[in-house]
Amino acid sequence: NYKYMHNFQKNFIEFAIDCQALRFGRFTLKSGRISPYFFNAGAFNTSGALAQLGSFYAQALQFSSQQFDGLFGPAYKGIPLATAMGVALYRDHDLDLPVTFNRKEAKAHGEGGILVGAPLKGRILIVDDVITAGTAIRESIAIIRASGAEAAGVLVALDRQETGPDSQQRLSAIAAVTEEFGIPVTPIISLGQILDYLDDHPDLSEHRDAMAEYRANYGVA
Ligand code: OMP
Repeated sequence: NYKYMHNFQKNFIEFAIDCQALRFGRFTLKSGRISPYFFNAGAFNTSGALAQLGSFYAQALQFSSQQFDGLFGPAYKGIPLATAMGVALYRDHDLDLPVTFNRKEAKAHGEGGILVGAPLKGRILIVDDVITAGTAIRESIAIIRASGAEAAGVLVALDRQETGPDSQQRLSAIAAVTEEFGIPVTPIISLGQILDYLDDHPDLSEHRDAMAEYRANYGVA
């Protein structure tokens, strides 16, 4: 039934609903838009949920043919994501990659600076939660470039497949980032797949219309 969905993506939607990381209702976004759904990565808040979450991120990377030299988790929410993913890459895929994250406030004493962990070198994968308009991603790209490394890709849990607030062009944030920086963005799941999932789950059908309406208003072409 899932034309455009891998099994692990369907499993991820179910896992996110179980953890209440994916919720349906009425939510105000960073952009001010009122959304019938919200994805809160902070709800993966047990050791077991984080272990599973890391495995989903690691699996998603296996479907992108790209090679990376390190993981970068932007503060704050990207930090446990990149860490959990790094653990899963080692445990499940025999891959040992440098992991780096940033502080929001630069530290003047001790080791100093805004970066923690491995020095940023080579092709870096940004690991984050959600991409809506791509603002958070732009900040990460700037940090990586300022260190002399290459922002080579982005991996997120959810692509909301929305147009930017001012964009007349019906271009997704992901398409805009890909075009502007020339780097691929890989989501574990997208809005379209959540809609496909709702189609097949009558118990969730009450949310289907609001979701479809939201996509009609703000979704990419
Ligand atoms: P952009 O920076 O506009 O791409 O928005 C991404 C950020 O929006 C995330 O890092 C969250 O802070 C927040 N967000 C979610 O976490 N989940 C959602 O479902 C929607 C948003 C949002 O506000 O757009």
